[in-house]
Amino acid sequence: MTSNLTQRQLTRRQILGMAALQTAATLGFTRIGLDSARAAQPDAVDTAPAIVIGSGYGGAVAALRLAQAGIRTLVLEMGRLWNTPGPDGKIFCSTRTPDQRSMWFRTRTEAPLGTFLWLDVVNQDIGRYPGVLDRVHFAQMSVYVGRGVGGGSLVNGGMAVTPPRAYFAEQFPTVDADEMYGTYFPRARAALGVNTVDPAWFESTEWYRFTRVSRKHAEKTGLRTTFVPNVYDFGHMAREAAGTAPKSALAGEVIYGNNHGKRSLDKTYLATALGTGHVTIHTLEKVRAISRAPDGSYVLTADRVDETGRVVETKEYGCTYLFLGGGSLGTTELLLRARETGTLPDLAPSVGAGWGTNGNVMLGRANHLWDTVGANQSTMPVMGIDDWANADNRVFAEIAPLPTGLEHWVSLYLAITGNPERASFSYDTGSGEVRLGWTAAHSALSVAMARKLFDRINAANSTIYRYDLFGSSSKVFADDFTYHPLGGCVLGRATDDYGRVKGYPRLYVTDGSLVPGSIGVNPFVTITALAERTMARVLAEDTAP
Ligand code: FAE
Repeated sequence: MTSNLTQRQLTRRQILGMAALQTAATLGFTRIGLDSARAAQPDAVDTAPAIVIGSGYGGAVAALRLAQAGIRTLVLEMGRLWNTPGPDGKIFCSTRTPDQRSMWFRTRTEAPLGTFLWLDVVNQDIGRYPGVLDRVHFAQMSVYVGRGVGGGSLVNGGMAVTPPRAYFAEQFPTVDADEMYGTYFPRARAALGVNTVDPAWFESTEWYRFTRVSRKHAEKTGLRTTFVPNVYDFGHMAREAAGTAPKSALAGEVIYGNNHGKRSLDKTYLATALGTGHVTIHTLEKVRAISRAPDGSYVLTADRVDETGRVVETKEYGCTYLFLGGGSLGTTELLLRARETGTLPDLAPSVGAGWGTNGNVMLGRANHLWDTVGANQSTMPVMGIDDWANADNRVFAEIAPLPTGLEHWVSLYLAITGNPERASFSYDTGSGEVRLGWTAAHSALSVAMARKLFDRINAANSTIYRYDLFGSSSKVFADDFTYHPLGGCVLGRATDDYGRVKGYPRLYVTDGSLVPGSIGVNPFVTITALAERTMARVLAEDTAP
């Protein structure tokens, strides 16, 4: 467990928390706490002063700061704890040979790249299981999310980017940017374990040849590139390359989890939170309803599922303080359902509104034969093409890996575009499900912006797009999925300026649903920093005796 991080980086509380996670995993508990024996009792905690729904970035920050304030906190997470090796000795399966651990209750993987040379060689049949990556399908948009203790941190590319200050201020006009950039962004980066690649190693290693080729083409176009920090331990990565540490980023691992090197939340915020002794995490428990008791406390209904997905228990929980960290989809769904079914009828009309994809579009370019990108590619992106300052066509394009283990001459990108389109969720009373109003027309602007930038790059380098990566229809721009769902309970609209849900005291949102659809860079540092800001304010003002 600790091989992923150097010992000096671990605090005593993190070591205690990791021990709790390890004990729970070894004994097969779905309830995790420092006192595992107590946490393992069936009904050890059904009321708690504070409950946190979800264990991604927003949930993890809430849990840690509540626990450090001495408030006993229960975290309810619908995914499983990813800490037990499978029959192959690994916790996570690889992207090249996915098995049941890869995806959330699917019989076939649904990777972002559907095809290669138009061939259906990427996706594979798997067994149904609470795997780590989910792709949630709406009518005209699908959303990738992480499932498990650590949420999106388990499956993401680790890019830890602080947004340009001017754009942050544009998106959050009521938030004090001095305070964010002086206090909360640095606090978030430190707790997340953000680090940067050694530039000398980057320039010399075969593992980032694909990035250097894309940089060369961007520079030839007159575009600026920038190094991007990451939470993957670059010291570990250098040892992987040297053959002295087990390979993870250099073994194609990322969207189905990293077995080594990644400082996911279970190794940072959540480990420290568990180490306080004030936090218990229940896994495989999905909250489906929120209501309010006559005394103003909150009542939650949660279904516990087994590894086949069967509901084995339905539980009620009570709490005084309720923190929603289910992510943009999870939190918005819970609040929308509560408003529309009348269990929290006074929620603002703006709950469900202001949702966007962070302008995500994925695309590939075909390089000349002499511009080899290398069979060996690290899965952790470290550079972006930064044309955000171009006010007419804002794009920040992450230079993404395509680690097939073979030379393929593809330059792949995840473009974050300044698409101002927003959509709303609605609640279908018949099915009890939420619908998303995002359409292909909303995505069209993202595609136009990405096309404008990459047409320039292709023109300057005499290259063309790849037509074979996103299905048999020769689609060039993958505009029908997002990695960055944002909004639905936007800060200052559905909540006050600190994430307090309007109309309901002691109910808070701490996750990506607060961000109004776009933040211009990869979002988890912003989500973490905003959650830090909310928790500082709430603990100072709302929880005093
Ligand atoms: P999130 O991390 O999604 O956590 C929500 C948690 O709540 C999950 O564990 C859910 O299982 C759980 N949950 C939801 N509903 C319920 C319920 N009803 N009951 C119990 N539990 C529930 O939310 N961002 C970056 O900044 N850099 C990257 O490099 C990057 N790469 C990405 C790559 C991929 C493949 C994906 C999918 C995402 C990537 N992201 C990246 C996005 C990032 O992971 C995402 O913005 C954050 O994880 C969102 O954090 P939240 O706290 O909002």
